[in-house]
Amino acid sequence: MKSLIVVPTYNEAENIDPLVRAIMDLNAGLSVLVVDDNSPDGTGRIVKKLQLEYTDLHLLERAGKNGLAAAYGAGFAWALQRDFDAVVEMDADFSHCPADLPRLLGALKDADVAIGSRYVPGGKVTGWSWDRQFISRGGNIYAQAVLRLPYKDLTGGFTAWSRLALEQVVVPAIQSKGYAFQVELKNRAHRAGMKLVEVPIHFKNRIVGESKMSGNIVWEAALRVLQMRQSAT
Ligand SMILES: Nc1nc2c(ncn2[C@@H]2O[C@H](COP(=O)(O)OP(=O)(O)O)[C@@H](O)[C@H]2O)c(=O)[nH]1
Ligand SMILES: [Mg+2]
Repeated sequence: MKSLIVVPTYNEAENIDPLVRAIMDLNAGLSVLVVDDNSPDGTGRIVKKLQLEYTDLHLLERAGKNGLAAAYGAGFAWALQRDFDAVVEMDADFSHCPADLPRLLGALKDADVAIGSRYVPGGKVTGWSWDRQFISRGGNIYAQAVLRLPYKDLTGGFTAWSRLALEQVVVPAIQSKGYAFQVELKNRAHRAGMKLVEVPIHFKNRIVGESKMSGNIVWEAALRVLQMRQSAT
């Protein structure tokens, strides 16, 4: 199985070099695509330097900061133009552990989508303030109830997609701005009859660099979930 790890970046100069090395050091035959929105801190330049060392490292450069969903949309389309069988969404900030990648991808052997899940037994979150934990937990309970979905972690961003799921659901549907697209894509895959499984992961808050999460993103996402419910019924 040929797999691509898509890592969107905006100002991740301190994280991107060690992250790429950690993924490549797994020796699991993985390719990496960094989708950089012209980060002012020179993240793209660091990737270009690393490309001299790693032939399976790719860079997609975009003109300016245009949001996570758009970056993933471009990365997924890039993967489908090539012969990848599976694609993983992954943050650049080490919140998602490179060592979990083989287990996440392994789960695609008998599923179309493998959700890296903080909220199933064996999964956990460390390093978040209580209010950030509350927003994440609450957001998941809300989305699960409104959309009547059986998954515990709908908002997370560490997910492996089979090529089939990407082609049939993900690429045609990626339209939410903000973080709602994480919920939307899982919702659509479920409604399309695909098999989704949850794989426990340990999510760690970023140590370096800044989060791009904001209050607006949370409200926009909550509203989008209500719209999704309406379009599903
Ligand atoms: N290309 C691109 N990447 C982004 C953008 N916003 C966030 N990211 C990246 O998406 C990932 C998740 O963002 P992060 O700030 O860690 O959000 P949090 O984990 O929810 O706090 C990180 O790798 C960011 O660098 C964007 O507008 N464009
Ligand atoms: Mg993060």
